[in-house]
This record gives sequence, C-alpha cells and structure tokens, in this order.
Amino acid sequence: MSRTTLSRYLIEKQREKNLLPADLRLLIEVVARACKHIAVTIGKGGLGDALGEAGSENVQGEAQKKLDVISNDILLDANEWGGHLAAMASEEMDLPRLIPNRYPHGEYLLMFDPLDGSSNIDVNVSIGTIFSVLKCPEGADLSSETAAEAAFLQPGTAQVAAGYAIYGPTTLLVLTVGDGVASFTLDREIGSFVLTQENIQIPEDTKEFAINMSNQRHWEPPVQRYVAELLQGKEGPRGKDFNMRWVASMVADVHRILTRGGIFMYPLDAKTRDKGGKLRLMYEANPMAWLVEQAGGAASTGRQRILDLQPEKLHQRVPVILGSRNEVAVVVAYHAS
Ligand code: AHM
Ligand code: MG
Repeated sequence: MSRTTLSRYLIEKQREKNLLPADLRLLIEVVARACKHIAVTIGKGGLGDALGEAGSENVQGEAQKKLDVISNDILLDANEWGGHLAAMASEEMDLPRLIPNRYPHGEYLLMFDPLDGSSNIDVNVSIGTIFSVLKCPEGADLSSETAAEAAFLQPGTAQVAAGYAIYGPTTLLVLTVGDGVASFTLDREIGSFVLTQENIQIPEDTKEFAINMSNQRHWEPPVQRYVAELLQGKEGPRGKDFNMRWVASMVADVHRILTRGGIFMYPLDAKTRDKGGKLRLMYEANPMAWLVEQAGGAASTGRQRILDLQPEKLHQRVPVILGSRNEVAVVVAYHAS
C-alpha cells in the first residue's frame, strides 16, 4: 500500500471533510518544512556550531540557547512570504512579528515555542517545536507590533490547528485540525513526513505521573494530597503502584502520554504564583491541551479547563494538568474540595 505523506493527508482531509482551507494547508506544510530544517540543524549537534548559549535573554528573562534563536529564525523566515499569515508570535520574541508589506497577507495567526525543553538541548535529550494557529479577527488592528497583540488574545477553543514536532530518536510531527490527532514520522531519506498513526487515543486510566518533584514544598494542598496518595502505591488509597517520569521537555512528556497514557503536571506553586504558573498559555498549554482533548484526554489548570481561559496577554503563564481523563478528574476534584 502506498504511504500517506503529510501533504496527502491534508489534501484528503480537505476533500472529505472540507476542514482545511488551502491557506491553512499551506501554513501547516510550511511549519512542517521549517521543523525538518530545525531537525537537521539539531542533528548536527556539536558539528554545526549550534550548541551552547546565545548570550541573550528572551522576554521572560530566560537565557536563550543558540538553537532557540536559530529555530525561531527558521520559523520566521519560512512563514513570512507565503501569503498565508497575518502575523506571528513566539516565546522568543517580546512582540508579535508582522508580515512585511512586500509580501501578501493572509488570515491566520501563528504562534510557536520554536524549541521547547531548552535545558535539554546541550545534553542530547528530546526537545520539540510547539505551534498553535488562530484565525485573525476581522478588522484586527495590525498597524503596529504592539497593537497586533490583541488579535492573538483568543481562547484555546478558537484554535484551527495545533501540533508539535519532537526531535528524538525519530523526528515526529503530531497534529490536530480538530478531527482527532495524527502522527507523522520524518523519513529522512525522502525528506517527507509520513503518516504512521491516526486517531491517537489516550487511555482513560494510568499508573504513570510526571511532575518536577523538586518543587514539592511549594505546591498547593490539592497537588500535595494527590501526589502523596500516588506515592503510597498499593498500600495507599489508590490501591496501585504508580511510576514517575519527568523529561523536563514538555513535548517529550506529552508525547509519552499521547502514546501510553499518564498525567503531566506543572501546577501553580509558591515559586511561580506571581507569574501565574510556569508554562505559557498561548504556545505551550493551549496547543497541548487541544491535542490531549482531541485524543480523549483532559487538560485543566486545576480550577478551569485550559481551552476556556480568556488570555490577557501574549506571554501569559498558566498551571497545567493534563493527560489521562480519570486522573485529571481526581486532581480537579481535589482543587474543588
Ligand atoms: P522552555 O520553553 O524554556 O524550554 O521551558 C518549558 C519547559 C517545559 O518543556 C518543561 O515541561 C518544563 O519547562 C521543565 O521545567 P523544569 O526545569 O522545572 O523541570
Ligand atoms: Mg517552552
């Protein structure tokens, strides 16, 4: 049987379900091409002079790695000329990037974390690119970069496409356009993403959790209680042993959950309370929450469904609890009681 490339998958989705206007299809293909470019650059490692610090900070005050900056530039360059975008925004840029006037403008807004899991870049552990696509509201003010921020402030339920690329032993692209979640493996010999899994489903129950345990003393009581019960294993109230995994690359932790279930938590804690949480709503939490929901899982701040949050600013941070539906429900119930 012939293989289904990403292009064919997108064209068939458009034909069968009328889900994908041509410009959105182009956008996804351009993002996928940029991810291939990033994968090749990462793959060179120390041979390509791409490892180490960039010597700069992003808007969140975090030190940028060379590969953070390179990946950001690859995504910007790939997307600015195609005519499919109204503007772009990135974890690595203070303000949105407008499309230069010399190029046609489109109706979509693209947001990305160009290289998530920065602390893992130099140690050769899986990292990824996360992206989210919105429609630009009609009449949005795009007269300046500052004015353009308002166009992006739409809840996660308004996303029209979301996904991530994971750069691990294989490079995968995991995508939703609101009709389930599909995964594509990069065939390096022919340079195409090839469909390798469709209709991904997260098991409702799990015995695996992911949280940075070093923050334990800062957590709020509901998360303290939940994790304490997991740690008691068979002898505790949950009556089963749990296993823990923490890659510290959200893409890798979420990918494991999409593959075999689990719960991922970066909850509100005393360290990040003033900022609202650790992870960013627009280009980390929202796209991951939509993928997880599309795969039958759940995603919450503990107090509210992530996709329902009305964003107040582009780089807003939120608590994130996502994964197997029944586990997320327990954490949400503990927050409510
Ligand atoms: P980044 O976008 O700067 O890479 O930060 C996000 C990352 C997530 O990928 C990961 O889940 C988390 O931060 C790791 O946090 P910690 O360093 O506390 O383990
Ligand atoms: Mg990130």
